[in-house]
Amino acid sequence: MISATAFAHPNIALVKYWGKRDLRLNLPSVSSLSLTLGPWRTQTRVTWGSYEDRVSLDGSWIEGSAAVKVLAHLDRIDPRRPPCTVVSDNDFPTGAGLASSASGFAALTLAACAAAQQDRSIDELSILARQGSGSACRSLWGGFVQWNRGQRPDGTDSHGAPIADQDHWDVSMVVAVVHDGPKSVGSTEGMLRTAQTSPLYQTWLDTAEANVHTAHEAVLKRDIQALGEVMESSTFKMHATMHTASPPLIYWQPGTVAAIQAVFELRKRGVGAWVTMDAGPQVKVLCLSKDADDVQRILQPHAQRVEVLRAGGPATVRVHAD
Ligand code: 2P0
Repeated sequence: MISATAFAHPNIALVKYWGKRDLRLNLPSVSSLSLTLGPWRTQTRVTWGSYEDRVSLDGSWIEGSAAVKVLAHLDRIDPRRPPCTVVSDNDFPTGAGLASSASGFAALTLAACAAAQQDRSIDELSILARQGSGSACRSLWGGFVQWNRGQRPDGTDSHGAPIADQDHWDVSMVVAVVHDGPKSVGSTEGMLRTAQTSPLYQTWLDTAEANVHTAHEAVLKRDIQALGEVMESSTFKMHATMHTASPPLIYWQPGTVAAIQAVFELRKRGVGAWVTMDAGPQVKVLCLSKDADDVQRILQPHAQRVEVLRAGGPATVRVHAD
């Protein structure tokens, strides 16, 4: 019996993934570009060979759809696997606006493949993680990561790739938790509805690759204004496709709009800060780390709490013989 423990950070898309070209293989319709975020992380231990399948999440043994998704991922890694024990803990609050599925499936993939003594390249690990949850394929690397949509029907060219590591540039992501509560519509369902019903969806597809290219260049040049502008363009286009879906998908709450306006006001006063929102109400603000205190201060009146995150490092794993 072998166990392995992996650690992975969540990531935030600066240029968003929204839409699937293949549901079964979880292939995206667009490329995306993310920043891996520390210090928050998921720790996942997989024991390969226990007397029955068991899954623990944040201190409790779980059953139901979340456990089924974890165990199906182990089946994907090895269809002839033995029963396994998975113990996964996040050191960050769920509902804080950063998907724990990204760090969760990155850590699960890494720990399970190590415990199964599979010798896989990091690209293969990313491809596996993608099938658990799309954004997870970006959390294997630290710093800035690009996920190319790929062209091949089998998805072997659709995985993360590092652009610049976490020491490349001292940027912060300031997260304003403006509203607590469960997500109204999950990402997968939201993506399908948007693709099927939004009249703006084709524009989203037509402009995404150019946005990724612009963001990639901005990261390499450390051009915060260019990166901030393309990040806002991507997020507002994604939300425009959501808002024009039928029925409309409105993830925003009043606090979301108030926080956006506060950041725009700060920018008018000369501070470089730009907003992004995912499939939820929380507002995340990109800035140089020297400006993070100013950003945190102007968000405070609109948020239940404000967290300042920095670039995180790559996912790691160690194997232990039980
Ligand atoms: C992203 N999001 O690029 C986008 C932006 C939310 C909005 O990836 O269906 O959990 O498991 O592949 O990765 C959140 O969705 O979706 C997400 P699935 P995932 O980060």
